[in-house]
Amino acid sequence: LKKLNIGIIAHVDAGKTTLTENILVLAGVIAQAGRVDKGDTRTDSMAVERRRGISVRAAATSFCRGGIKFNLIDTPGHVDFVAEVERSLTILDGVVLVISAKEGLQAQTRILMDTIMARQIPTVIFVNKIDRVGADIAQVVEDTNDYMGGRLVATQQVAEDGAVLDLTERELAEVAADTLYSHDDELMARFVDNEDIPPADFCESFARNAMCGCLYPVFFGSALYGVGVESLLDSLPKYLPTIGGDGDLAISTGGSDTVYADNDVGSNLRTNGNSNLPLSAIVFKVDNSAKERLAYVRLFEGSMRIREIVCYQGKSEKITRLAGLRDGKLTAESIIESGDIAVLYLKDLMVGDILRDTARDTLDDMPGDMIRDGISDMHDGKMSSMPHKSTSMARKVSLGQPTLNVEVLPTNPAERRELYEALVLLADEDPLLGLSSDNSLTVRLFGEIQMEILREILAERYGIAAEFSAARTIYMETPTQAAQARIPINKTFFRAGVGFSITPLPRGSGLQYVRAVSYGELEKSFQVAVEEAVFAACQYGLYGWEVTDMRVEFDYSDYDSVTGTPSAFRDLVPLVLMEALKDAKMALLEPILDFELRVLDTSISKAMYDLQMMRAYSYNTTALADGTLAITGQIPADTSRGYGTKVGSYTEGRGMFMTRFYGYNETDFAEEKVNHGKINPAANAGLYVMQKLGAR
Ligand SMILES: Nc1nc2c(ncn2[C@@H]2O[C@H](COP(=O)(O)OP(=O)(O)OP(=O)(O)O)[C@@H](O)[C@H]2O)c(=O)[nH]1
Ligand SMILES: [Mg+2]
Repeated sequence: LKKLNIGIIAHVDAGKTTLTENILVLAGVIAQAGRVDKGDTRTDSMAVERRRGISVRAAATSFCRGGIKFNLIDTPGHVDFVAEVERSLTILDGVVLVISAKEGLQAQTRILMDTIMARQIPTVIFVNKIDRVGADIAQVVEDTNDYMGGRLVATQQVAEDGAVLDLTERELAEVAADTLYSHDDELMARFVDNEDIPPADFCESFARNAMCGCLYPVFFGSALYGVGVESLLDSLPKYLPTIGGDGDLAISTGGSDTVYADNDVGSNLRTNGNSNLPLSAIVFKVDNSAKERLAYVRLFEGSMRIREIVCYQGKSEKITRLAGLRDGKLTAESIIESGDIAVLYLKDLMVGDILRDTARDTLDDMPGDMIRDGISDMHDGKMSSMPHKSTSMARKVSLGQPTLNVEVLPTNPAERRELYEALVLLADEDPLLGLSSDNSLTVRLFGEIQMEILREILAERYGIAAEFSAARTIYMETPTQAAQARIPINKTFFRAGVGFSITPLPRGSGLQYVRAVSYGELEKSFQVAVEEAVFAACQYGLYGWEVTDMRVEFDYSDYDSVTGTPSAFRDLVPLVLMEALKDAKMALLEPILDFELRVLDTSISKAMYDLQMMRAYSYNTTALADGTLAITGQIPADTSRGYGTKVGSYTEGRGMFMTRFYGYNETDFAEEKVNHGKINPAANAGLYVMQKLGAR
């Protein structure tokens, strides 16, 4: 069976879940479409989703149609849950981008379109809600086409009465011709040669270009009323890359020793879906909502069988239970083939883990590299929780990162333990929560809605009432000059000696670790301990924030072969590192957003004043065709929080303020920006040593 792994993505409320529901009806998985508003859809299965009519988690379902097995992921549209979309996009072969004909291009649509284009993700566009009064279909298509560089081709026509009509091959060839000429050199050459090109050749070229994420076919419909859904569904295999089966379109990527494609041209045809190759798979979702913990795994190459061994995180385990997605259900399976999605019950599997069938090459680099990649990726904002070293062909996707830090408190102080345990399970599903439990329980969030939902999940899934402290901006810290620190073995109570040189790196570089001590000088298990301790220590620096944009060179070690232990090194590392940071003149970094502010020209002076007060920078203004002014630039997340609501009120709903994560930039030091509860304990050397030695 061929496989097609697709996702449905869109701005919030565009109709993704409704579309999914109607697709499942057509595929015969369910008899009747549920309604988001009634809370009885398949993919909005959590209580909070049903009650609020908003998707929170990416939900996977599946069905077979026309000899193809579809795995379909319905993603949430709200910006606060963008991490779910990010994790899904990592492993999908193609997506359906839903755009509401009524609302047109919305903030999140633009972010998704940027990602689709940057990563060349094969995409089909579904213009939904054409039944809505006031929907300007032509305008939506034009806006989208402009935004996506003129790469759209409508494959249908919407009649006066709202009926959706597929274009014939000849009509499609005509409509697509100009677009195709600019993307298909061969077709262009034939055109120049005055050749009479048959319509089928245009259609074939169109499909080929869609399949590699170069052109975007457009469909129309009304998911709610089931209009246009069948046409869309039947066309998906034509325009999105299927995996495996005969007449394989997918191309082998050759040796497969890197998990993430570098997103070069052609990387979309990422796997030949060969089940006979060694296993290469990645965990993209963990679900703790049911009694048992489920780990969803996308297989890129190789197959997975029950009772076989899989290797991950440098260890080997036997698959004792295996499940797959079949006709909308989770079913027990004895084998999952390449290109498909498996569900495993191994309890240590984490989001981002890479699975192999032998321990080849992984042992050598784990776990240090795994940790390093995971962390440095968080820093450079390129990826969240997915390590990108090693095997197979997932795709790096970055849609933002949380900028808010909140403390979670149990309403009943006696429930702190239960709250902690519940949060551990939730952070297991969503590693970006970055749960920290040192003194207080804190999590990282994208926004207020996520906070509300978290509160509701804690209540309904775990029966715990929780409160949140006021959200605080997540700062980071970084050295402004190079520094060095060394503590030899005879100058410390720890049975170890280490030294580091640190160097500032450009913004967005993240944390880099260089090992300048050979394995001859210090053996591997000790080196791993040092490296892990460096990354752990850099989670909280002198101001209590993560240390980033820095290179740490491990350049000195001293070791007592009789009494030395890895844990002695682990204990000493933070002490030496903090000493180096103190000499490196640490600066604070704050999260910066790209923004677009739209106002009428009557409000422009108010807008400009506000932007100045919020410390916006490098912004410029353009007049739009509809008479509004668009101001774009960068702005601190801290000062602009909640500004969207204010714009709404001073423009009487006609203005808007859209933002997306940009990166971290230096900010002035201020005492209230310090994260007092999380300052690295090793920053106070005397106390730290006493505590460590006392604990022995
Ligand atoms: N009139 C009309 N309403 C629709 C259509 N499709 C969806 N809706 C309605 O739009 C609302 C949002 O639909 P959903 O399917 O939940 O949208 P979604 O994209 O899944 O939303 P999130 O997952 O929360 O981002 C619901 O009230 C639907 O009934 C449509 O084609 N026409
Ligand atoms: Mg939804």
